[in-house]
Amino acid sequence: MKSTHLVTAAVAAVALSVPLTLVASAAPDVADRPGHAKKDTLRQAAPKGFYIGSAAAGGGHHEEQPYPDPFTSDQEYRKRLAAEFNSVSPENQMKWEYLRPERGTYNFGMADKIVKFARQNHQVVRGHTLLWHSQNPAWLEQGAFSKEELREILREHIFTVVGRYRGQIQQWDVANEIFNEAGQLRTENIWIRELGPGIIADAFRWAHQADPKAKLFFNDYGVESVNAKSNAYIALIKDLRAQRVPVHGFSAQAHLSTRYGFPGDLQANLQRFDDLGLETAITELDVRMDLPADGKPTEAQLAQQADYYQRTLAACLAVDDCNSFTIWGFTDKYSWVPVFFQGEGSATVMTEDFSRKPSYYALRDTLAKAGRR
Ligand code: 9MR
Repeated sequence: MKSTHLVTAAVAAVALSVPLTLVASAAPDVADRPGHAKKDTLRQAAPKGFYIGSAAAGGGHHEEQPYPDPFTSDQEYRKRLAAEFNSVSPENQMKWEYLRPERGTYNFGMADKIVKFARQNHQVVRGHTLLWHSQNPAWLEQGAFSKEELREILREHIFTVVGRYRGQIQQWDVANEIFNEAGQLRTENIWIRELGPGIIADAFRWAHQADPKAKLFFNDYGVESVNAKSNAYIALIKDLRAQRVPVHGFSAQAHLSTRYGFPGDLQANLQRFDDLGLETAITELDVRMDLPADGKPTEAQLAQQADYYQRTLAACLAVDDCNSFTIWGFTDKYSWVPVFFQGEGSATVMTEDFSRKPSYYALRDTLAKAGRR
């Protein structure tokens, strides 16, 4: 169908002496035309019961960029976020730094807006995150609190935040990035350092009491493969489940780079968490690359990136209870990558002007080919 269409466009271009590239790029996508409309977007292509998500851009690095808040201000962005995805994750807007500017203040404005947007667009929400070492406010990190006070601060935060969105959050990243690469609990995590590892079980118990329906996850990067870090999660989760702590899921963020080989044991690694009776998820996929001097990725680079996206999705689809797959932003316009990695970029599935890249089509085709779940 597509080639017929392009031939028609080519004939028209010659007839009108219009440059072919212009006509071809202005042509609607093959699936935009009648008969294909159903599978045009990622969420339409996704098998029933499978959640395809994106981060909702705002807060964090965006605040230092020369554009207004993407989620509330960019209409084209909002339209795409609603059309393409049936799951959203607040990129920064539910983090401590954002929600708790002062000890006695909760700033729920933006998180409320995201949850409302999701409801209006029939999307689920992944809550991110409750217990982390990073993006905590100074009043917390530098405060002189007793152990009892700190524990109460966390307990109160979890009950307030999880309770506020009770019934509206599908999965919560309760604990984020608690292990280092060697598989040791991070001492830079204020909660674990000050209160000991037992606080992890408490956080899960409190979150479960505050919203018994939300699925509670451990989330981390660098855990795509079987390695010291993912092994540490296996051991910890076994231990917690033996104590009947309500842990329901394990997720790999999947911030990948074409500098490194694809983590070929991703499926096997997710499967061993599935075998423990857990749900699994991919929560923050992006695939960054070293950009050529002109800033434009080559076709070969885009093809390699599409392959990484495709294989990550295929790995998740092959694991029974991997039902949630989120990309960390869908347009290069708002990606965190160029801000954090000098010379790298083009990490998402759409260009800055929302053109779909090969990686977008790799996801859509893989979703469309997946059977019912
Ligand atoms: O995308 C987020 C960016 O806007 C923030 O500035 C950054 C601060 O650390 O956090 C980014 O999101 C991170 C996520 O919350 C946890 N996993 C790693 C993500 C990329 O750094």
